[in-house]
Amino acid sequence: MMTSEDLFPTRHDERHERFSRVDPVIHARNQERWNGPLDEVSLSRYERDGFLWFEGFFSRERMKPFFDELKEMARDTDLMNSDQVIKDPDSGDLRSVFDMHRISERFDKLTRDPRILGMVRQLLGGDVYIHQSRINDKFGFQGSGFNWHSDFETWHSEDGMPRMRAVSASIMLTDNNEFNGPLMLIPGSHHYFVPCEGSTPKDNWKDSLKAQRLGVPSQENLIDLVNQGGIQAPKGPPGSLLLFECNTLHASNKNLSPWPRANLFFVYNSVDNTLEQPYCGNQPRPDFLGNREDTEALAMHDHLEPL
Ligand code: 6CS
Ligand code: FE
Repeated sequence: MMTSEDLFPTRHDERHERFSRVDPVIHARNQERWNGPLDEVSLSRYERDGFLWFEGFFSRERMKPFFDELKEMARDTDLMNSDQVIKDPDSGDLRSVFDMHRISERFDKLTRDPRILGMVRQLLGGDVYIHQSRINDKFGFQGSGFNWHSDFETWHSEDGMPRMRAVSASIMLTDNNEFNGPLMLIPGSHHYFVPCEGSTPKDNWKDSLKAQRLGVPSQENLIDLVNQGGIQAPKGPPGSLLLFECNTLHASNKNLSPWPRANLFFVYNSVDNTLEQPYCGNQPRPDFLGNREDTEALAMHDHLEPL
């Protein structure tokens, strides 16, 4: 498999300065830009900030079966002992379950809900497939956080994703409030690629999914970008939806509240941006982290369940 020229050098020992984005934020061209559910105000906001927040997108009731299914999975010992389940480094409890769309029909159908897929196709300018799906589950009083990072920096370096033409849809399965470790984003950070220092060890994912040590921008870069754009932590009830661009810097704190924080993530990648050889030079990560097998264009499913 070929690897295109590496436009985003990262994970080297020598230091590289951040530089301005070279890919469009919205990939639909000309009139195609307005061919979808997002109006120009939303498109302009996404372009400016690198994310869109839809509080209460789905109803609380609509999310309950998804949260119940997650609790059901936590009782499946075979699944809990598989590589696609990451345990919390401190408590040993469930932290992430990857490939949700392949183990649950309910989750798979959600990836093709036209009210989400229509927006994603508009942002990415055409056909898309699922690069990665996961549930991040932060139990009360523990749930470790995730350090600052750009998902694209990891997916380019460790999965061989060539360009910035992917978007994450995150659906809240529980309340996300100021106390239970909500996702924090740096508006506007997606306009820069921030190279990160340090070479990537073999099988890095076995540690990075527990605690992100590599692929963390320098404090100097973080100070600059936060001074420019601030930090926002969208909060809302179960069913709220966050769309964030693959290169928007984000992080989340430990959950010291008694309340759980569980969010579902689907990462949509353009069919014109399929994975090549990892740019860090390692072997490709497992398919449940960076899908290479099933890159068929997703079709919108036609019978709509109530929001
Ligand atoms: O390595 C990855 O693919 C994952 N790591 C983080 C911290 N966010 C994106 C993704 O789930
Ligand atoms: Fe991330």
